[in-house]
Amino acid sequence: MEKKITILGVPMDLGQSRRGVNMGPSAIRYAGVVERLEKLGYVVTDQGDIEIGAAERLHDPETNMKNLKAVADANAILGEKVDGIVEKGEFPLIFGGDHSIAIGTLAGVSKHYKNLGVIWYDAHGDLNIADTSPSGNIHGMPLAASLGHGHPTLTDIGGYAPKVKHENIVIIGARDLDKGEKELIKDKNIKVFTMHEIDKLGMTKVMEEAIDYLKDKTDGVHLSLDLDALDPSDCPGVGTPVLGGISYRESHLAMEMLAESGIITSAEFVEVNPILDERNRTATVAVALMGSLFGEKLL
Ligand code: Z70
Ligand code: MN
Ligand code: MN
Ligand code: MN
Repeated sequence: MEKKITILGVPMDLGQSRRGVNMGPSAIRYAGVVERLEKLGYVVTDQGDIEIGAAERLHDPETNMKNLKAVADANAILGEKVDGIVEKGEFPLIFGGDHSIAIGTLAGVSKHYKNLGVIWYDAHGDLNIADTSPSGNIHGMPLAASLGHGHPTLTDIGGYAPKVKHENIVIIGARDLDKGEKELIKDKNIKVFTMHEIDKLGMTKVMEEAIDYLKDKTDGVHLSLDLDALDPSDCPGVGTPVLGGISYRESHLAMEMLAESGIITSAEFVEVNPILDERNRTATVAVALMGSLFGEKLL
């Protein structure tokens, strides 16, 4: 893994309806991320937060999307920033903010790879398009948009589409999927390890299979980690908690196996909402998982 890490905060809360997730980057910094990574020998630069435009917080019935322009504009800026980080040969580590920011992160990362892989660690598929979305929340659409599905304002961010191919993504932790998302998964044969597979096979096998699935056909892999993938008992500070999630221990194992594999070339940690949290537990878990992802070991 790159020895230089560049952090970028994206205080985005316009991709969903619960305020407070814009404070995620601060909460993650407060939990000691820079010190933690420096201890592992990395040179860490924190570029601070990008600016998020004001929005009317309105649901546009024409598009069935909320805050489309503000979300798209911020993602375009994010994409350019991330592009610059990868260009310099540094590892982009992005803090959300809601998951709509993955559109911008992937726009910046993917132009540097022929076959970018993506690990989507999430209770949700985030595979809605406006027509299938039950909520109009863009944080339920970023994976679809990055695959080239949905409104061109989202799919074409960064000036190209798609950012990833269907066969280069793996979803881990899914337990809440909408009808249109299930159809897309079946139609495109997308690799998904739901909670059923995690329980049945165990996290070791799931991660072995996920890494095997991606490692030969990709030239880089982005980890997009939504803290709601974890069980709400470990991560209560998220906007959409879903019971029956991945444990703290399983998540550490997953990150350790990714570290051992050496396949991860960029990462983002999203949906930390300190207002809904208990004493910053969720950001603290996020930082602990980053420790494991970047090679922390007990002995
Ligand atoms: C639902 C939707 C979602 C995150 C919730 C929920 C999507 N499928 N994504 N929390 N991170 O509204 O599209
Ligand atoms: Mn470039
Ligand atoms: Mn998500
Ligand atoms: Mn989610």
